[in-house]
Amino acid sequence: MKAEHAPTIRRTEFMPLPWTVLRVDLHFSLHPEATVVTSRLACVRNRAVDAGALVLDGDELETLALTIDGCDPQPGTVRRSASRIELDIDGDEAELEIVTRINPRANSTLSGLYQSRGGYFTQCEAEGFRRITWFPDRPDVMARFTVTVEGERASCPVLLSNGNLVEEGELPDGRHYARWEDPFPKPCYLFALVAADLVVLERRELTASGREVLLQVWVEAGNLDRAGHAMDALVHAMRWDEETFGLELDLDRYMIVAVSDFNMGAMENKGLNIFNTKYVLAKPDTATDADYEHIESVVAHEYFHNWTGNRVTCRDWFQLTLKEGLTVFRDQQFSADMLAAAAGAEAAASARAVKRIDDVRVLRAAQFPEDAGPMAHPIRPDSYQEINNFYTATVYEKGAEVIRMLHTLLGPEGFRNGMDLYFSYHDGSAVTCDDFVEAMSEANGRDLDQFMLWYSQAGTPRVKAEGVWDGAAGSYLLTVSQYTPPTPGQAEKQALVIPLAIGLIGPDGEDRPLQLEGEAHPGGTTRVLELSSESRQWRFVGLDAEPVPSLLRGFSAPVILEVEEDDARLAFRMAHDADACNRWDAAQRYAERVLLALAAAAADGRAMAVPQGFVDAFARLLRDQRLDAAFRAQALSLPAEAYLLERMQPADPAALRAAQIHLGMTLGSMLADDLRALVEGLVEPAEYRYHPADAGRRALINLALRYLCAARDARGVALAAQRFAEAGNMTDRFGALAALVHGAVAEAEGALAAFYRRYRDDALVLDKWFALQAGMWRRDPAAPPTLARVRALLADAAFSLANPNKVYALLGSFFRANPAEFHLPDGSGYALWAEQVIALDAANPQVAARMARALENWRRFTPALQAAMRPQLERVRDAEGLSADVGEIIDKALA
Ligand code: 0A1
Ligand code: ZN
Repeated sequence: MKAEHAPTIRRTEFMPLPWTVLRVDLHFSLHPEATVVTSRLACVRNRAVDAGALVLDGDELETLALTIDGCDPQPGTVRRSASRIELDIDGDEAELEIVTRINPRANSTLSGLYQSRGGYFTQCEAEGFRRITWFPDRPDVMARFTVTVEGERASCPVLLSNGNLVEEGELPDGRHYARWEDPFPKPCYLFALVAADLVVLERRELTASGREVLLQVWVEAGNLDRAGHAMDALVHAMRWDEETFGLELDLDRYMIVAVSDFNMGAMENKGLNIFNTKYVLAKPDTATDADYEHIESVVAHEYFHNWTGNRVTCRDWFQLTLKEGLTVFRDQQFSADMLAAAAGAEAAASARAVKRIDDVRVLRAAQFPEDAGPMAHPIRPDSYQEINNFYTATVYEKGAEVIRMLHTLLGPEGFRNGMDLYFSYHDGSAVTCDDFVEAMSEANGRDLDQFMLWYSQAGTPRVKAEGVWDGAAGSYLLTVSQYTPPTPGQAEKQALVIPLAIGLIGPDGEDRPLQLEGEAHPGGTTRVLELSSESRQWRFVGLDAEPVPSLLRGFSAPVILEVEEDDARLAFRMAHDADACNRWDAAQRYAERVLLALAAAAADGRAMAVPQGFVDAFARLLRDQRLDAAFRAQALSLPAEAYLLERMQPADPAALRAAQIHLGMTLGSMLADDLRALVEGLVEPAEYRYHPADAGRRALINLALRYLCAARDARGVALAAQRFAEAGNMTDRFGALAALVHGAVAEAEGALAAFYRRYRDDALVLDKWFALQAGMWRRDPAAPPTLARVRALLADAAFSLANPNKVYALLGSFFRANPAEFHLPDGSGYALWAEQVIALDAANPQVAARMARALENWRRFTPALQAAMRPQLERVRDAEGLSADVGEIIDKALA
């Protein structure tokens, strides 16, 4: 039985520390099982605080020595626990020397200093530095670091840390050392060390002001041919930040290191970013277009953190969205600009919309469910038990939406002015979200007090809109209201500031100029209305006919729009909405309506029938050659299963799956001629290059193959099999394989085996192979459940519970991306979940907690499924030695 609950940390309880650290000198003597860390800390009293002890955090440290100004602490001046040391010190300055011993080989948490494939790597965000040495491990303690790394030359020829290399040399016994100096004060969560056998791809670039900088991408030998794309992305990110925000790289050297075992995507350690290999390595034969795109955006994300996160950091972890929401917004804008530039002037708007649609999909599939469940929290949470559980879609993705709304409300120039002011005030310090919004407010002379509610209120607001046409007056009265449902701990909600971008479409499909009552002239065809009260009306005048409103254009706010639209109107907007994002959304809404109706029929045992109107609207998009391929691929992809389940009351995965299978088969067979023509007609360049136009064509072909295989169209299946066999790149090969597997056609097993043979030694490609099988749909009820395959794959030689990528690929995909097969009525999926969460938790609580979250929304499911879930949730809750990470998730789920 779990003995106690981890304490809850509250945002309002923030207190500045009585002591801080100015300089840190670290010495690492690396040994796999006994690394000795010697730390010298130059500490000073914080003059803003009256009195108090010097407080140090530690976690699983063996303390060999601790002296203050060269002496042992006086008796009675030290209070120690396993995780905290408090020192009463006279005077205002002190030099601490602390020696600890740690065991990187036994560190399976991948937090602190750990080993991966024979090398040493660190991960310190959020609270990993305390697993290396005693330190006030909070982001508001910013110190200058010098680091000496000493290790074995044969196994670790490369020794890296933050900043500039100042010295290196040989030591006896086959050892060597390197000394690094970081000129910028930083919180310890940005500390990094790498000691490993790596090779480097290098480039020298000039910054805007003409300084030469050395850029490096470090990878394992044999992977140099996969590092080029990450390097290109880095250079593009550098240029973009110079041009867009006037922000230059401040270091002489910027390093990216790829590591195979990593809990997250990547980490922005100052000057020494550490990346999951998944977000660095790419070549056409092993990486898909989506991989190329993700690598570009993650490289940029970490690079952008150098200013938004590192130069200006967070005062405390409740402010996490200060750096994450802002940096995600920046990487989204960067990717949109990159896509637009590559697409060329004519296709730029569509390329941007395609990127925006991707972002909206992620928000709806990952953040909306979070906001509607037991883990719902504002982008700036009020409390947590384990901060690692708050690297969430809310903090990141909704946080980015909040920044985007500021950008929309203030305009690009106003936003830029706010950024400039923010840096002028806060460069080199650790601040709060209020500081950021205040800079935006001051730079623009705009009161943003009410806007701050976005930082404190959880839950997805509902925006309701109704229009009334007055034919005689030629006016259209739009009434818009807002309502945010209660979330745990927040029963009452206040009205938010919601920017609502809208257009009015005439019966001919053309946008009408927008003129509000009282205005002398119309002003554009898309305008941003600001809804800041519970309800408000706008009257548009000068209209020649009743318009169709297009609301929330570009997804201008992270809300759920509730508007009555019949099928005909959705089909009309699917065909005509000038806002590509809304055109896509019209297709999503129509598909959602059709799928939920089919699912209801399936649940009641009624016959399923797809409305002809939907097939026609779908076909029109499919055939519209004027639309670029990437957009068509978006518009013809059905809404994510996770999003649909969220919209279903109660969530019934089996019924929804029946609906999806039926709709896929119907579309695939009714439109088989078009789909085949599309696969055969879209010509591809012989040589693969990562380019949005090519990627769009590949995406559309792969989608067409999906529908054809879903319909078991014999010629379509043959096309997929042929493309699989002849593919010249991973996007085509994996797209065809996925279509065969998804359709569960006879060819699937042979193709899976061939794929495995070809890539058996390639860990990243095998992750795709695991994920694809974990996501398999059962089209024949007599076939063995996917669960049986997942169990078999857990025993595959290539699988390892110790590698997060493998866990996410196999278990993550099964628990999250395959609801119908996971939520089996007999509860066997839940038993696997409990067993695996408990097993993972013993080694890596962060990864276990992420897997645990797959069941947090269990109360949304049918009573029968809930009854099967509860005992498994309780089994995990009661497991011996459960971590605080998993404990927090389960307790909140069961509360
Ligand atoms: N700051 C990183 C994400 C990150 C967070 C925690 C980690 O370890 C627990 C690792 C990385 C980012 O936003 O990219
Ligand atoms: Zn980040």
